[in-house]
Amino acid sequence: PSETGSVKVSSTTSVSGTFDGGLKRYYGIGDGGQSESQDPMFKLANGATLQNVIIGAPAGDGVHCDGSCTLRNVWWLDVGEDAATFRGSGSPTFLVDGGGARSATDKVFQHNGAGTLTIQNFQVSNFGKLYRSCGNCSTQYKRTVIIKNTKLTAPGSSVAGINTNYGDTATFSGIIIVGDSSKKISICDRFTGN
Ligand code: DGU
Ligand code: CA
Ligand code: CA
Ligand code: CA
Repeated sequence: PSETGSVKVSSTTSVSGTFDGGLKRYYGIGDGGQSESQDPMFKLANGATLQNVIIGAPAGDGVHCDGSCTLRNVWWLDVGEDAATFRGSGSPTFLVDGGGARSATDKVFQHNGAGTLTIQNFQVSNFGKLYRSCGNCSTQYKRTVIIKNTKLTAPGSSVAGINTNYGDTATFSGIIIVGDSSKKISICDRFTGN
């Protein structure tokens, strides 16, 4: 996307309701590395929407959703520890619609809470896993992920990693993989959590 301006931040932006970034580039938290203790760029309350935001570097721990949320047309130019974390108990619903992510050393979307995450109309390149259901969270859930109309460009290790022992499911449709014949992207890695 072409950015309309840039905003350097020094602390997390809390969002309730809708935050529309107008395609400005937001950056400035953490060091861009894999430390798990970095703050997020944006912290979304239950029911919040983040839209038309470009997240530059450093991006810390990306976006945290504390309950149901929508991330619409959000672009990560250089994912930090991860791009977004989905939290909350009960049956939250999370939607990532449009946008894309580049340069994730490991995971892009980290599902630590309960509920269903839908990722659609998305693109990702140079990443580890597009989605991971938390392998070692202290509270575990059956998690659901639906990935559709998404293009993945190598290098990348897998589209999704789920914990079959907790009953997770992953559903794929309209997936395009632009491969690298020396290292194939696996569609679904099945783990035993904790
Ligand atoms: O309990 O330590 O990597 O949210 C959670 C685990 C670990 C998470 C995850 C994350 O899976 O820290 O970034
Ligand atoms: Ca992590
Ligand atoms: Ca990165
Ligand atoms: Ca993280």
